[in-house]
Amino acid sequence: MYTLYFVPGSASYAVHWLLIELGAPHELRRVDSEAREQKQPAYLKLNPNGVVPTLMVAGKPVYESAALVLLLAARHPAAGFIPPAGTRAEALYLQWAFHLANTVQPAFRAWFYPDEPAGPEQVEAVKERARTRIEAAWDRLDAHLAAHGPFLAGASVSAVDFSAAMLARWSRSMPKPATEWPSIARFIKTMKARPSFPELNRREGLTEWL
Ligand SMILES: N[C@@H](CCC(=O)N[C@@H](CS)C(=O)NCC(=O)O)C(=O)O
Repeated sequence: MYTLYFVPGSASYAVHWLLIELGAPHELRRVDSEAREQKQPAYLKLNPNGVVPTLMVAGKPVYESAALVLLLAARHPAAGFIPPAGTRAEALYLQWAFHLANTVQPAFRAWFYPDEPAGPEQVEAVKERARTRIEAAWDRLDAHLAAHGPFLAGASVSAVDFSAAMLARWSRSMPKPATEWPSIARFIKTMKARPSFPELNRREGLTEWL
């Protein structure tokens, strides 16, 4: 039994989505981010970074959204969300998992928390730079999907696609959402058509980007 500490629509979204896809028994613990529960000592004992998600795996906390997505795919190989070792698909899977986590997600952190890099005076400049970085990331992902898709690792859906769809969702209110790019739009349409998608949004109480 897994326990997911989550905030609706946040970096826990891809982890929750995979738990549903895998049919993995789990319980949800909603973190009250408005009350800054993620910064309270009880939560910091689980995740010293004070962010969501945290997943209890065999009774021990594990954090980092991308790591959790890869971990769940590896723990439930029968679902086929982890490409076979030694294949080109595996190389693309790892490449995109790390690229999304190392490059794209930090740009979103700057977009949503623009005072963090350089204080409140620099918020507008930070947001503008984050927007440019995010849009450049969509340029690259769109080109990749057009050439090598329809999924990030090629022909078959893999765990990294759930992370990519989560990040695309985060861009929904930006000046140019990810779905403005044609190959990304096709990819998102496919991901949204999965029966797990409405179920995920229902369980998280989300009504946007359905
Ligand atoms: N690298 C972390 C980042 C997680 C993260 O930034 N989570 C945000 C929500 S999307 C959060 O908890 N924000 C609340 C805060 O920073 O206090 C991960 O991928 O798990």
